[in-house]
Amino acid sequence: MKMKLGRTLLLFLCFKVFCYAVVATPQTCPASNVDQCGDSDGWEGEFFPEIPKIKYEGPSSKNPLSFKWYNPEEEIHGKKMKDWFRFSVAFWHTFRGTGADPFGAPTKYWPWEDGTNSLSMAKRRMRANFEFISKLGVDFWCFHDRDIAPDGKTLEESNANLDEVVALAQELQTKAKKRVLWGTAQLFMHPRYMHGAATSSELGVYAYAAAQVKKAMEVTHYLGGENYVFWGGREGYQSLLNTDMERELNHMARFFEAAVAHKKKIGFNGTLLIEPKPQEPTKHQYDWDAATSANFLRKYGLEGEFKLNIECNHATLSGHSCHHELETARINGLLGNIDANTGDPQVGWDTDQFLVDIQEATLIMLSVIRNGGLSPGGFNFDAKLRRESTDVEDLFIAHIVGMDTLARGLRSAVKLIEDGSLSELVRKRYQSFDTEIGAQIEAGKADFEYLEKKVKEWGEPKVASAKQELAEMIFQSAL
Ligand code: XUL
Ligand code: CO
Repeated sequence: MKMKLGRTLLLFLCFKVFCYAVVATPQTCPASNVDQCGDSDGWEGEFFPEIPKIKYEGPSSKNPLSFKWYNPEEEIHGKKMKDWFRFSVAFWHTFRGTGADPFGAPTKYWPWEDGTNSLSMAKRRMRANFEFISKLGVDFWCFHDRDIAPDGKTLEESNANLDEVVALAQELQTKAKKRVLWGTAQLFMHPRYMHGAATSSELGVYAYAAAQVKKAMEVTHYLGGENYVFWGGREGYQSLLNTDMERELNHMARFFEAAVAHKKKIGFNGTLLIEPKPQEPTKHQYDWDAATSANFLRKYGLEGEFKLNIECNHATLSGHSCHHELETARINGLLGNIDANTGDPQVGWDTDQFLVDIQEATLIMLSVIRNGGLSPGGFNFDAKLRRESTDVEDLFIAHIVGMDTLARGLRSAVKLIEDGSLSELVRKRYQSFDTEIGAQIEAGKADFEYLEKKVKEWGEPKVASAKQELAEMIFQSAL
């Protein structure tokens, strides 16, 4: 088992590093050299001419390009379905994923791609993005700065590229009535970030990361983004022998404080979200899981300024279920957003698959309902097609099945909550505390001497069954 884990770790480390190198395609055609490369933003007609607007057709429909369970306008448990979810498409997977893996070349040749990472290609992709989300019927999208615009030779050039694409995105999203769920800065792909960004041992890199986040936050604000995400893929270490962990964590806290100050300075009211992940690409990532991140926020007095973006595949990598991570975030008042995806039980890395497990979706939705929804957060599909899925329609089918699975989860969770047997089982389990002495304990008013006296009075306590199998039976009956 140990050996297998070690091998898997090695495999997924090289896998993810490669993966991101692919997501941010190397510049085969410099942004400043569009004419010579001969490409242009021009694109005749629709990007997805074969795909109609996706509609709800109900569970008996056999049409793969329809929703069977997700009915956006349907009211359920006090809210429209679309408002429970606030679904979002992740630009990086859908428009920058090529299907390459550490052992193989790209497999996806979308018709609108011209093989370049030019500025005009970036604009064309942005047009494809808005046609895609409009046909899919999703209201939001998410991006990294470097997914949507090519990196330049200098910060100024990168910022100018970003401004040009963002201006177009703003025009297109206004027309399409779409919104940004969250934006973020890509602080893990460029070689300058090899030791980390906010936790790099190099001061110049810390400063560069600050400048990049400043700009990414400003464009997110300009686009009306409702949240801003920090995922610290390289904020961690490969070896403690050469790492001053205390100093790095202090630097990360200073970085977050500066981000909060800049947010306030520019009048950005979106929620700042930390996205935990235990490792990959680093061996140890500082935002290991929800509890570690909550502790970090408390230690540095940042708990009022941040919430968490829980990604299900990251949860399982940290040895927890997604439900555990969601509940940990929720009971700490930190549940802000979900990166909706799943891993594979037989594979040990971040496979970023679309969720298709109804039980899992039901558990997720139980947490979301208990949280009263996620707004201003939502469900971002941080998920990608399998390498072998190469048809344009697969992009739609993958999102449809992800949306339908979560919609089934919502329906089952509502059934469970409205039926009430499960919450009654839980209530009964703790009913010994619904007493005068229980209230004293819960209010911190029962000291050890007092309790010792009670034990002498009562003798051996009666201990009831946990009823786990009954709980599982009730849960199953709602699916
Ligand atoms: C990486 C991951 C990222 C973040 C944004 O595992 O999930 O895509 O969501 O940087
Ligand atoms: Co994510």
